[in-house]
Amino acid sequence: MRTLCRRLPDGQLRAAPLTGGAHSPRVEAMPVAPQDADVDWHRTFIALVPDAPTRSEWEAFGIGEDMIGRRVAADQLHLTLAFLGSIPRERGLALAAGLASTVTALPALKIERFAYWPNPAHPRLAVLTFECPQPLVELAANVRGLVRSLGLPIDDHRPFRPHVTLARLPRHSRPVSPEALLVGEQSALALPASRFATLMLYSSTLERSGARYRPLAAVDVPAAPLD
Ligand code: 3AM
Repeated sequence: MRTLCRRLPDGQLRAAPLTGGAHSPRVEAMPVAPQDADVDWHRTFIALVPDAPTRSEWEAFGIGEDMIGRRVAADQLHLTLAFLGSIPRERGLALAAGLASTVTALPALKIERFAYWPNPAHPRLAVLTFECPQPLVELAANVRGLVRSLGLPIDDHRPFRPHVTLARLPRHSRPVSPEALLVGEQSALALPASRFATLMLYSSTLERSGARYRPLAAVDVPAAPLD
């Protein structure tokens, strides 16, 4: 039975390097911006990014009228693997260069459920949660291993719960009604498994409208068959 990865193993689990074949990842992470002197390395994090069809499915996902205006923009949707915070530029570049070494082939991830976190009575996030097959555990452990090997801090106080945040609600939002919760839950049942095609290093800037994520480096994630 699949279980949620609430805690990752602390070890330096490394995936076998994937070489050759149609599913080879890029050998090196594609630097999206690291040459740019303006890049800030604040609020950095590493996340999985969906492919275009998956993104479209999520965009069309109904979570009720109340959520309009609170939804995360489609091009910002991601599944966070590790939050690092501010890091020195040199280490950020090393992290970008090492990203490809962490990649494992990943099956499309089955959606576990739609939920409001921390709970519908005090909703702050509307999320999709995902089952956590072994390749995802390995990928997340590899990423954390890379981060630690570079002497970078990793925020481990939150357990790893694979999720995508679809909408953010202000503090003191009123409770979500059972009817509204049902809308999301039913929409989630209809969603196909989600394919994550890219592993991305991001920085995040806080703007008036909310956080804006900026890609710093990206690497392909090969597809593994669904079992
Ligand atoms: O993946 P989501 O969007 O749910 O909540 C932040 C966001 O999560 C989380 O990192 C993602 C990209 O910003 N985040 C922000 N600060 C964090 C921290 N100190 C954090 N996660 C862990 N520790």
